[in-house]
Amino acid sequence: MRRQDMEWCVSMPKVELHAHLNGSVRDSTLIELARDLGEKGIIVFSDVENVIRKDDRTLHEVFKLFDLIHILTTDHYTVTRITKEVIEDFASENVVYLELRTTPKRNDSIGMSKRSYMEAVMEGLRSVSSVDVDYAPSGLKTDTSNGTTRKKIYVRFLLSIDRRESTEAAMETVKLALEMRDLGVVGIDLSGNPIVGDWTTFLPALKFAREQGLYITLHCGEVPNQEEIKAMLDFSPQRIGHACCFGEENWRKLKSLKIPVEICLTSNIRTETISSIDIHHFADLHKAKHPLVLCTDDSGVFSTSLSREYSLASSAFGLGKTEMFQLAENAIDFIFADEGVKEDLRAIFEVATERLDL
Ligand code: 6MZ
Repeated sequence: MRRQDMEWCVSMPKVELHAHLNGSVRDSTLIELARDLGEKGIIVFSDVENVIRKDDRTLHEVFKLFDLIHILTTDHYTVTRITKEVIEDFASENVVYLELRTTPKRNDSIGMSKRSYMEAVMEGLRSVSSVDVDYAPSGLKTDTSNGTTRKKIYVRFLLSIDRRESTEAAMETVKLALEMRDLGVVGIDLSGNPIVGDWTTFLPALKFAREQGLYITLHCGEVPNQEEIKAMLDFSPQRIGHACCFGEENWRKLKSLKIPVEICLTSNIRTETISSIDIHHFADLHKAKHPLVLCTDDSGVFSTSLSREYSLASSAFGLGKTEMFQLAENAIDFIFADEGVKEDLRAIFEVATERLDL
């Protein structure tokens, strides 16, 4: 894509619905954190630096990288810092609504509970200063100090259950999500290494979450486990992530159920879940007008941004500006925030049509 087209993708308002906090950390921050821990003798900096800078990673290697990232980021202060930076990064490329997901972590040795982890996340959100943040049903943080209208981003949270966890740990995450609803937690995600664990372990927690009115999105079909994919579709989550390795029957089922799919192009190519962009299932879903939304997954780990994902979709599948804008705007229908937010977002897109010459 030409440079001015990439600039256009940046200037377009966008909705991000599949971004993992620890996968979205800037490389420069990871390197800085690694250097600090290297100086303290906790890790060997040069080993870690090579891993962080490496570009091509299979799905298996990505999960090893996450274990490393968690060593670098998981203390309260750093969790606050990365949350602030990630929100500012998305806002700077005109993401107007961000559903950020993260796995609440417990680490007794540093006095971290799942709740205190999430409090550190919320602290990061409150410390964002480059943009106004609407983060709770009635909690717009507006800086009117100089009387001008500033850029604004809506942020909501999904709490992730890691497939390594137990039923009890998953239930704890769901209860925490319920307690933090007033702070903008809107749903639950199931993620983690897809070859680890059995998803039925989390069914009691997922069912409970749904009964209590939380929204649910599941990582579904990152590996070709057709039985699991079928059972996940039967569960009827409000959205699914990826949908890469579907057999024919499950593909038909997905389409007839019309479950919105969070598509992460660069992630799927980098992890070799999909061998090449020309055979990515985006094309088929888009042609069939299946509900879908372009997302980054892990913008730090895969060196991408939401604007790049749009630009990539445009060049790979021949989408024009109107189609890209339509795609971005359609995502409003699949967000987990309330009608009021949807209306605000529609108004933002409406205003943008004039600015973007559509
Ligand atoms: C499945 C993924 C993922 O939660 O610590 N995660 N799970 N598939 C993927 N595709 C590449 N990318 C990220 O962010 C990192 C965690 O998100 C999940 C993994 O559980 C990873 O440890 P948080 O903020």
